[in-house]
Amino acid sequence: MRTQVGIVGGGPAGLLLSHLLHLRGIESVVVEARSRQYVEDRVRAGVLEQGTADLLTETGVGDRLKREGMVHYGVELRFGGRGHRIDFKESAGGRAIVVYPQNKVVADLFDARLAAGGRIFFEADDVSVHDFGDASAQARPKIRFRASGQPQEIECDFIAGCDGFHGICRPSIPGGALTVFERIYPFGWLGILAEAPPSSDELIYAYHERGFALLSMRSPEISRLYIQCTPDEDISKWPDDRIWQELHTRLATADGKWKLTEGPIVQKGVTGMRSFVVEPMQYGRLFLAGDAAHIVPPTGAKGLNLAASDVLVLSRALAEFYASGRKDLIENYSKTCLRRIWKAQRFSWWMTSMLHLFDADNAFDRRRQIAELDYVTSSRAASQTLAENYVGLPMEPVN
Ligand code: FAS
Ligand code: PHB
Repeated sequence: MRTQVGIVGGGPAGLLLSHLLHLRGIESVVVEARSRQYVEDRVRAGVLEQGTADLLTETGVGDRLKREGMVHYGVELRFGGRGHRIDFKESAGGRAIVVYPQNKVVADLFDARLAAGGRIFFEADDVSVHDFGDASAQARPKIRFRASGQPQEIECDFIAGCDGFHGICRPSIPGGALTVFERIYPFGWLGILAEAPPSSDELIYAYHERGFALLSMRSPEISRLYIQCTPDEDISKWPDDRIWQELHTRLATADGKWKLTEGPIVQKGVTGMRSFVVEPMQYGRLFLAGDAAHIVPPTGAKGLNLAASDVLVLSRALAEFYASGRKDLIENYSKTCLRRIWKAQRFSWWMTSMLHLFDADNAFDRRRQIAELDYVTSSRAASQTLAENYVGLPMEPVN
């Protein structure tokens, strides 16, 4: 089979890329290792930057987002038993975030792609990529896989590696061609989904001597909550009442007036934390996008949003190539994306470093963190810094 762009991975990056290419009249085929239901059921991101929400709306996949997305113009930092609101209207020029789960983002994109006749292979096995190293016009990159037990081959002009951190595309690039930049954190997040109305209208990031906690949400009926834990925490040692107890402790206010509403926990899991970037994000006619190229600690709520900005850059570059033969945007894809990626890496590292317990015995670090939180919540300049990064920095100018 032949197509213009072969896309490995049917998560947010792969599906959004296929959608954006379709809008520009460019054919693609998505090869996804899992079933549609599995991809939609995976509990992942919850926060869209203003730019991501605008992109989905402007490209025709934002109807449910407009109906169900919860627009937030602020976020709370809670420390020393007191809450401090960062006001986006005041500090981020009125830009906001939209709380809308990744599950629904991918479901909306699946619906749009399939309604438009998009080709998606689900439950593909033994996926491999070939002949992508030659950037010349004679190149004939290929994706090989098995679907329903039958061998398949897609010959294409370009391959987009949107197969996440554990995918096959990045490792298929010859050794020595990529440089890895990585930091692994000495903690993870234990996250729960609970059938409990959120106990706050906005997200709460809490710094506590027992460790970080985050109150987020999925809807007016479903809460999403996290506590810092060890990176290899055994979830079986965390019965529901122990989780709730830890959340009550870490989120409590000194005046005792704020209450956390409990409810049945319907999902729980532990996620490790790392910062990771590969440079460059391309090799010949293979382009990496999203988690295949970079990972951020979720403290800054950037993972899904970076995937969206990568594929927006890539779709524009490919559209220019097909429209006019222009090659510079394709050649500069990685350079253009990395400027915004590294700024998001910095912000995610900064939020993580400010809010998590690294070494409980290091009294200096604890005082320094409290001073940083005090500064961010009492300085207009400092709170503007947090706000403008949190709602999302502008897209990079296309080189
Ligand atoms: P994804 O990993 O989402 O998608 C890759 C797709 O490729 C998957 O569907 C996978 O099945 C498929 N695939 C893998 N190997 C393949 C192969 N060999 N062949 C074909 N297909 C293959 N971000 C936030 O902003 N906030 C959060 O709270 C948050 N929580 C997270 C929790 C967890 C456990 C994880 C792992 C990530 C979390 N993230 C969060 C980040 C996450 O949302 C990613 O940034 C986002 O899913 C990136 O999208 P993709 O790049 O499409 O990668
Ligand atoms: C979430 O709702 O899952 C979420 C929100 C903000 C974060 C991380 C995760 O920083």
